[in-house]
Amino acid sequence: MTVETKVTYCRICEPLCGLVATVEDGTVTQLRPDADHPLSRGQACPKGIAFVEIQNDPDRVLHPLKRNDRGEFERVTWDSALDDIVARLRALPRNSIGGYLGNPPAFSYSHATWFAAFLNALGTKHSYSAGSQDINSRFAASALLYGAVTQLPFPDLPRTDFLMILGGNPLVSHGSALNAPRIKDQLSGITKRGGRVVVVDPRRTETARAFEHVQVRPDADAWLLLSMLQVIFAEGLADEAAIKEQTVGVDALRRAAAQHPPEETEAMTGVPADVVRQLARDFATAPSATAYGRTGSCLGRHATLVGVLIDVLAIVTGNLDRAGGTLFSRGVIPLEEVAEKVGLASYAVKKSRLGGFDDVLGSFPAVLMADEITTPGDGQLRALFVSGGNPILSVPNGQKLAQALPQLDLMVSLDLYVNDTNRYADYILPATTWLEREDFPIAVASAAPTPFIQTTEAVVAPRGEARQEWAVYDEIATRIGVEPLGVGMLQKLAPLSTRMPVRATPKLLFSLLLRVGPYGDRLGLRRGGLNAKKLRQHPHGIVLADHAATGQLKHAVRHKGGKVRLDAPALVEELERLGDRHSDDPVFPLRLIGLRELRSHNSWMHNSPTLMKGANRKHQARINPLDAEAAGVVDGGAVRIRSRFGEIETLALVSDEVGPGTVAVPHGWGHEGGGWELANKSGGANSNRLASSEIADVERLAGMAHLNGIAVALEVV
Ligand SMILES: Nc1nc2c(c(=O)[nH]1)N[C@H]1C(S)=C(S)[C@@H](COP(=O)(O)OP(=O)(O)OC[C@H]3O[C@@H](n4cnc5c(=O)[nH]c(N)nc54)[C@H](O)[C@@H]3O)O[C@H]1N2
Ligand SMILES: Nc1nc2c(c(=O)[nH]1)N[C@H]1C(S)=C(S)[C@@H](COP(=O)(O)OP(=O)(O)OC[C@H]3O[C@@H](n4cnc5c(=O)[nH]c(N)nc54)[C@H](O)[C@@H]3O)O[C@H]1N2
Ligand code: SF4
Ligand SMILES: [Mo]
Repeated sequence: MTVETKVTYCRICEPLCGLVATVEDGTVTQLRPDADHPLSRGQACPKGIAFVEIQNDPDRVLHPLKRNDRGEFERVTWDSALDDIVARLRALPRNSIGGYLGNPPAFSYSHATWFAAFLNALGTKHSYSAGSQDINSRFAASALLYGAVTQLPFPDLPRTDFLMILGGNPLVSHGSALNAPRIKDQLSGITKRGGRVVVVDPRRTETARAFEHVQVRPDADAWLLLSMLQVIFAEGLADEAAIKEQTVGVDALRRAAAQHPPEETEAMTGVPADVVRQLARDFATAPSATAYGRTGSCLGRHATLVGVLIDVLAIVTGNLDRAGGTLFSRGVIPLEEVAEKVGLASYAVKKSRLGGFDDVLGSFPAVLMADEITTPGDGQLRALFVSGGNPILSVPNGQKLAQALPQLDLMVSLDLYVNDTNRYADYILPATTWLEREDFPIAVASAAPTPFIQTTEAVVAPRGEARQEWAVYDEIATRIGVEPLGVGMLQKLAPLSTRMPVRATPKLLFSLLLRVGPYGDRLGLRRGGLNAKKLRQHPHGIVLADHAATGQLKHAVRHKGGKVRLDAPALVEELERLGDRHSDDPVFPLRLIGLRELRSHNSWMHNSPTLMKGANRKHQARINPLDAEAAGVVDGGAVRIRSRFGEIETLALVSDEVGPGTVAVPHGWGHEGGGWELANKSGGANSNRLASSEIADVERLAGMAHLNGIAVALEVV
């Protein structure tokens, strides 16, 4: 037997913790934290360690599968699957072919790039992703403020004196839109330095418990932030010099904020006016301060506006682009420039066929997919690729999507499993795991308080007949006559004098981009700069600087004139729309929010025996004791949760960690009919059955699904 150890990094979530794999005769038998990783320094979470069970899962799809007339999956060869897929695609207009990209592909440089390039080359509008349930509002906010849709401003954790978190639970999620290994230590570091961490959240989360908690009502952040701004402007706490130097259009904000003093918003937010006043003063007068929002700030009715206001707090207090404040992201690979050059850095350039939504990075709200399939007309969605995603569980109203999917002419999924969504597919093509492919961090690595780069080779060969997604898209594209990322594209990205290859590969493309990027060796012109060889010599990665760069505004802001824009028309309209918030519905008096768990990852790690161990490993709804009593629901008992759109049954966990009126339920549960045996037995319910897929309920500026703050009622079962 040969036993080897191989250094790699985890690609489940955003810290990208360093891992060491033990490989016995070509099989990964153990994953452990990499003590020599300069930033994660021997730390990893239970999911990363347990990934070995996913890697070797007997339920994994290892061969192409085709659904037969009886609705069962049969093994077929790659050749027959691809021949049939290509033939069926050729028979369809290109604008009727589409794709949904899930969350895991964001951690694969090759998958994400080739998928986007494939759809782009087809010229179809049908690009959907997990982004409309996650982060597109952040991108839209950046487009409006900075004219730079891929910009991901992030908190300078190692230097800040005051961090305000809105709708993030980094002690469980490990940080998102932020690449910060050992985030718990980073947050404790702030308080140890004498600074403060304030968590604004409807639930007393793990992070809120460890630091200061401000309990807000679900979906009320816009009013809370406007009230903080009102105090800052009214009390002369704004940094007028910074505002003048960095921005245009502040008056629109002043006017809007003036209408929302804390006393007026108290009833809406549930946060006492004096608490808001003090918070605003403390934020504005701290030596440095930064506000950071994550999914809890992105899934409400005014997601994009909230994203804007979070940055605005830092901007008007003089904390943008300076140490300890909010910093501009900057990739080792200049992703924003790349996206601009290949025409993917768009916001509000195209409109969706249904609903008239603006595109965000070329994609449209995933909640539209069901209607796009069933609504006839030019550009009707007829063929769908679902790539590393499970939208029936992750998108509002999965039952509607489940009814629409069988009406497609062709559905193809690239995945590790038969999941709740691709069980409706014509073909499931086996994809490699991250242990089976080389990689290069692109998506989140740019939002890094400590700039860092690590690349990895594949740890083991693909199991079974699994193939890398990019190669599958490349082959399909070539055979139907479109070029996803051709040599022409390469030339655009990095004009070269040397020999040009015949075909672009991810490795070639990204090693080139690395070399021409801000840390690159400029194809040999800059000594000591990065290139692929240097990265191979540093398998645990390289810290590129002690701190993220400040003074980036001129480079980061793409608006003409180079200043942050605070009065984009779309924003001003949205501020005006705030007034007509619909009144509460007495039939559904409570508000549903989401919840992430340490040992779940969205919908797809419920098949790991280690992660599912323990008597408490059940799907539960957290309910305040007052609401439980009113509904006659008891702790541990069954509860039915109803909304205007659907109902679910699950178990009640009665706890005052949620305030009265708030119910918290994790998404990604309620598996049925997929190929993952343990997940199917784990029970629970799909909380997104309670969410609306009506166009009127989709957030206007970024097409965000409304997943936090859904009006619900409780019943005892
Ligand atoms: N109510 C509510 N809903 C939410 C959220 C919420 O907070 N509340 N969060 C939203 C967010 S932030 C997200 S990101 C989405 C996630 O939404 P999705 O991405 O649609 O769902 P996942 O559960 O992540 O499913 C990922 C799929 O990818 C597969 N997979 C894993 N690794 C690989 C790989 O390397 N290659 C391929 N081809 N497949 C792979 C898994 O087997 C699984 O089937 O859910 C969203 N939905
Ligand atoms: N263990 C684990 N880690 C994960 C994931 C996972 O599923 N499990 N998923 C990964 C993914 S895809 C993502 S995108 C990230 C997400 O990373 P985070 O956003 O940090 O994760 P969440 O736990 O969803 O945190 C959202 C918080 O927002 C709060 N919230 C809900 N509604 C509101 C509101 O209206 N206002 C405010 N202020 N707060 C609100 C919720 O109570 C919750 O605490 O996590 C990643 N990491
Ligand atoms: S926190 Fe866990 S899942 Fe996320 S990268 Fe680190 S080890 Fe992987
Ligand atoms: Mo996400």
